[in-house]
Amino acid sequence: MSIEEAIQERILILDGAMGTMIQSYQLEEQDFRGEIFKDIDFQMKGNNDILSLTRPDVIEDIHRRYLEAGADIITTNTFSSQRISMADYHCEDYCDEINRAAARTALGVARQYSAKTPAKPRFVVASIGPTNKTASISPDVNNPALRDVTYDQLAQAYYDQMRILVEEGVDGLLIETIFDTLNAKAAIWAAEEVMATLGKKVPIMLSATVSDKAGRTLSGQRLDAFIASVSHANIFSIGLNCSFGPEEIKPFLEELSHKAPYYISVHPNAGLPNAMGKYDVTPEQMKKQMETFVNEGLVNIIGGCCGTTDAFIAQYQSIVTNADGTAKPTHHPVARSPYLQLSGLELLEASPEVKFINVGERCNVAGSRKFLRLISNHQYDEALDIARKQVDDGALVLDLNMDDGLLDTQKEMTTFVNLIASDPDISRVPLMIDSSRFEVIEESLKCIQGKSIVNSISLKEGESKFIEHAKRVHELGAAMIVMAFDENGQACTYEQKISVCKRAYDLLTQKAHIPPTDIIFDPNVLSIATGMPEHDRYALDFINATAWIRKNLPGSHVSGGVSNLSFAFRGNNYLREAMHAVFLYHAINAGMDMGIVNPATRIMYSDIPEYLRNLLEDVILYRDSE
Ligand code: THG
Repeated sequence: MSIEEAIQERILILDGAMGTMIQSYQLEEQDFRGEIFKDIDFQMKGNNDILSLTRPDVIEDIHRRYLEAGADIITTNTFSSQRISMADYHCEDYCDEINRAAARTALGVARQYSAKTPAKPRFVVASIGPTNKTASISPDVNNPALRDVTYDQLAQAYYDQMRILVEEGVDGLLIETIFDTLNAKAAIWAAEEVMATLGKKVPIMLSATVSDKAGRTLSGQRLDAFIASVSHANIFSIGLNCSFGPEEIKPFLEELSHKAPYYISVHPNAGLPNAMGKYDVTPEQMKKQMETFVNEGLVNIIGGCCGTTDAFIAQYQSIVTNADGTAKPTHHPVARSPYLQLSGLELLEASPEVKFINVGERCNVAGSRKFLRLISNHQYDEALDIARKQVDDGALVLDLNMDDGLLDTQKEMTTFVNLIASDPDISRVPLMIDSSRFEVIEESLKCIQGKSIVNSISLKEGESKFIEHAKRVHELGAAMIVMAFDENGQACTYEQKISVCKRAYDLLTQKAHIPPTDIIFDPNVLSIATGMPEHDRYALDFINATAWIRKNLPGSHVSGGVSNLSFAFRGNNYLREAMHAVFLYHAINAGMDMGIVNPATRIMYSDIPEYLRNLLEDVILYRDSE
């Protein structure tokens, strides 16, 4: 039987803390060193994971006690067993051995218990901790763009760890104590990569930890934003661990349970540590609180974190079954959101109530001379002011573009993205990564914990490149703008626009397996009223193509760079803004639901004097060739 099968039948009991149990054995420095490390000149005590090599008997005993207490799932002693954390003890090069030994010990005892209680098979999931470094927060207040660890370093370290664990045969990967979503995204990528390499599938289980009573992670994300950030992956369960005690964790557990389309787990601390560093919640108190989670149908997996022992887990059996011994009903995962979800620190869902998502256009070196000057001079504080002002002006997403021949585009993009991450007023909103260079897009996404939009991919370089790019964007957890552009160039007419978008949609949904809601078409807003008659129909063709796309390519969205429309009127800002308002009025009615705009504009369709409005409609809707 697999975890996937067992969880449909009953609430599964996870083990309690490893650390608290280890403490109770009062091990000394020599225990941690064993024979292997007997001659080292630094302290090994505190490196709990090394005990899998030096005192495997203790680790085995702890597993046995949890299994004896009724745990269905035990976790390997591998919370910190990757090179990044192991560097603290100069044990980077022992990671393979540690993970192998830990997996074998846990699997060995679990198999004994599965044989003893065949009606209650026991599972081993790998404990994958967050590492001791965070990819979203600077270690230096004076240099907010600095990072202690990169996505690539995390992904590699996690890959190496998980490869051993999956090879050894663990039943699942529990990415736990998530405090930074970017670290977690690297771990998720590694998990999927390991499974693809080994041709072996195990469930991915996530467990986040909230850092404040407002329910945010350490890196500042709200839980619903966190759910959006990991929505690209094939997740089995999601939950909470550590944080506070069981009582304080309840509102956040409810939120996850109501919003995350997965099985739900919870393994809280035995309360918050007191002044002595001890945990005050007793097994009986913990039982009572966990019982309410079970009885309210919030959970599928219950366990314990810091401060819990086998005495806590022993309390759980009676709360997952009724008096007659039958299993209590379990939580049924909620349906996936049918809408596009994006996130910064907060969630942005393109639900029908959000009629139009305006994307701020001003952080673009090609679209603003001022922004180009600031970035060229490395005046980042002023550049951030532009970003912040757009959010204040109501931008729901920020477009970022550093494509300029004289800039180190990749470096400027990652620097600016990292700076934004350090400013919670800006990083509240999702980002749109605008670059014509795909490697710049990839490197930028590796710096962002939220769910972003890539701007853009297209069929310009043919089908195979297009599919490859789409898959990579999806794997990095972003939605994507697809320009109406193919091997023959930009789609200008209505027929070209709809045929390129249709072809792209079919390839994306059938070959690249992209969810339709993550696809945002841009049928090209081109300049009109330029004096060239072949430009006359551009706006009307965009609007008509929009209507066709929304009707015929279900789930997808339509966006466009609105300010392109009025390049012929540069210098006449009132007229340009009035044109944009009239264009948007008609395009939004046709189904355009996103647009790159100047969010500071205040001109509304209804405010434009009728005479001018009529003239603009003549131009935009091509009602009159004059
Ligand atoms: N589709 C997609 N992405 C895009 C575009 C698009 N990204 C870039 C662009 N087009 C949208 N962004 C802008 C930003 C600014 C202007 C136009 C489009 C603009 N800027 C003033 C100008 O050039 O006159 C600059 C004035 C100044 O220097 O301050 O109009 O279509 N997917």
